[in-house]
Amino acid sequence: MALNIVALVGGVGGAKLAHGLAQVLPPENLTVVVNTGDDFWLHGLRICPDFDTVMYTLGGVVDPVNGWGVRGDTVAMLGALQRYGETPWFRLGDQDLATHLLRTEALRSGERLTTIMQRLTKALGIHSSILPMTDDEVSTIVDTVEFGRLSFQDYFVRHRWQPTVRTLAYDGVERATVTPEVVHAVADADAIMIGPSNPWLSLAPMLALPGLRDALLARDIPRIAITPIVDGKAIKGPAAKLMAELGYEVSAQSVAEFYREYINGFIYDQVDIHSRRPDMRHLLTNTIMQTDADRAELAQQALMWIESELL
Ligand code: FO1
Repeated sequence: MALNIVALVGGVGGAKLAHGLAQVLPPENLTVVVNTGDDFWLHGLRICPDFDTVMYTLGGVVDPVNGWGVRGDTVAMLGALQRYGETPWFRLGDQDLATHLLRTEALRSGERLTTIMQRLTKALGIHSSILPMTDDEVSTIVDTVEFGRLSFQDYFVRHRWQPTVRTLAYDGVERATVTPEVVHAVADADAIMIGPSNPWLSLAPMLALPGLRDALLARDIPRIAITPIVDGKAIKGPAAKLMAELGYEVSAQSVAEFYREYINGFIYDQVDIHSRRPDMRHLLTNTIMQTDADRAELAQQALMWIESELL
């Protein structure tokens, strides 16, 4: 009997782990809960980058170079915006636009984000469950030295995560409600896996959501995290730069410490054999997911470790 796994993820790195799990688990045994702190409104459309990244990855249509957006997508709409004198800074592909149009239309008609995205994921042939952490709007705000408070995508895409971060806030999270689907999945889980996503930008908004935090802490089951830091460097994106700016030592150990309250096991990359926390159960394995086979292998290693040592 396969374990019921709930994976908590952000964008590209988390999507790769979710894809690995989807390759080795029956679909009914996998629920992926996705950060929505990156979501925002643009041109009147609701954009959910992390959710869409996971959905496109599991649906086999993600752009393999960027890790987000649709493979082979064109940007004719952006060209048309430029004709009107606009300077588009967020690359919305023409096929990707279909997702934003349908999502926004359904949100405006009063439907919940969860059920809208269940419909779209099913249409892409995905049988595992992908759930936004909440149906409410939560916005990650990045307070920077150079520009003050920036909305997340302003910081990440427009400013290419170059400004120096002072603090982070997750606007609306204290008032937001975790969905019944997420609560049910966590209650039904045999183990929780935190993906190799950015702890402060992708996971912290999820752990700040009171209903999700409580649901996780209520379960006495294996709860593990996979490092996004290997050999003192981020696998992708601003994790290492951000850690240094927030005053943390840039190491996998620091990440394990950050998650301490939520986890009872941590997966380090094999290169970090000499920098492990001695006081936490851990696994050393390859965490760099370059191919589909790497993703499946990491997922399999994590599941085998949970079954043999943590359950
Ligand atoms: N990331 C970029 O760096 N530049 C973009 O223009 C961009 C567009 C984009 C469009 C749709 C989508 O779903 C994601 C997109 N991303 C883009 C990625 C995304 O904004 C970030 O990777 C995440 O929010 C961080 O997890």
